[in-house]
Amino acid sequence: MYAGPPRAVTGLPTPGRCLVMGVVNVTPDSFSDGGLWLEPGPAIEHGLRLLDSGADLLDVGGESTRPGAVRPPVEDELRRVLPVVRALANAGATVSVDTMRAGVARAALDAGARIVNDVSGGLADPEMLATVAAAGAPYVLMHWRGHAQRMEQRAEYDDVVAEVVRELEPRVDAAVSAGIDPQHLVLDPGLGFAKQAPHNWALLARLEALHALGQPLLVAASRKRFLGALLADPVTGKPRPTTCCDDASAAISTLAAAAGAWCVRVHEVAATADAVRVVARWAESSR
Ligand code: PMM
Repeated sequence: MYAGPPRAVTGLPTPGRCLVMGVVNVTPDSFSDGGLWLEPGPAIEHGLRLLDSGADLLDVGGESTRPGAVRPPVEDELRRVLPVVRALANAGATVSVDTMRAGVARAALDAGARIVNDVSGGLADPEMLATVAAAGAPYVLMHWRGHAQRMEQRAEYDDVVAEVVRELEPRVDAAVSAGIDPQHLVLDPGLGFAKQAPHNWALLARLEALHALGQPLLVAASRKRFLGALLADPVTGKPRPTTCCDDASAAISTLAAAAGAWCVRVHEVAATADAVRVVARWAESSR
């Protein structure tokens, strides 16, 4: 199944294997870790711990996108992310800012972030694509159908893989027309964003259909609810808490890396950092 080493993204590390992005959520309400690292000090320490565990990139976010989440004021988002981005970049990390706001992206890039990760794929803020283009920064463009408050009602598909591909195509065109270098553009199927569990599994099983769009892929399954549902207690049927799904997240990292993903985004880095190395070494021996 190995799809060959992932395509490089200009300006980012190229270790010849799938990259590992560690999640630093500086939010009170993220799904699995909201409130744990809301102050800069603990958030920075957490980021450094993820680096130590083998993260290639750190994704710093100040807005929760869990279903039903209410958007924070822009000032709160800036106050949460900027000191953390600055400190982690100064410590030598390659930092991504997870934001849907052009102003936050711009300020985070000025503070040392090198990548913009926009779960709205440029749809939430009309200034985003031009801002990223002007900065010459790599951009993660995710499949998105609307803000957290309404996304559950939008999880309707006849053929989720075909529809996600069809809806990503015009976003790629918009990004390139706005001036984003295709060598800087990463796509993401948006697992859990207006998607139910069967939609997530269908997308994971058909990553080659997304690769056909010609851009590197980021896969972010870590601690999402569909893993808790898969690993539900066999007796009570109670979903497993998503913080206890890190082994399953690492299993998905392995499979995604073997399917040629450019990067996997995870909350606990160590097992995934080992997994992507195993995949690369295995592939080397199969060639
Ligand atoms: N999911 C979350 C946050 N940011 N970014 C990308 N590119 N893709 C995702 O699927 C994604 C994301 C959900 O929140 P979390 O930080 O609790 O995982």
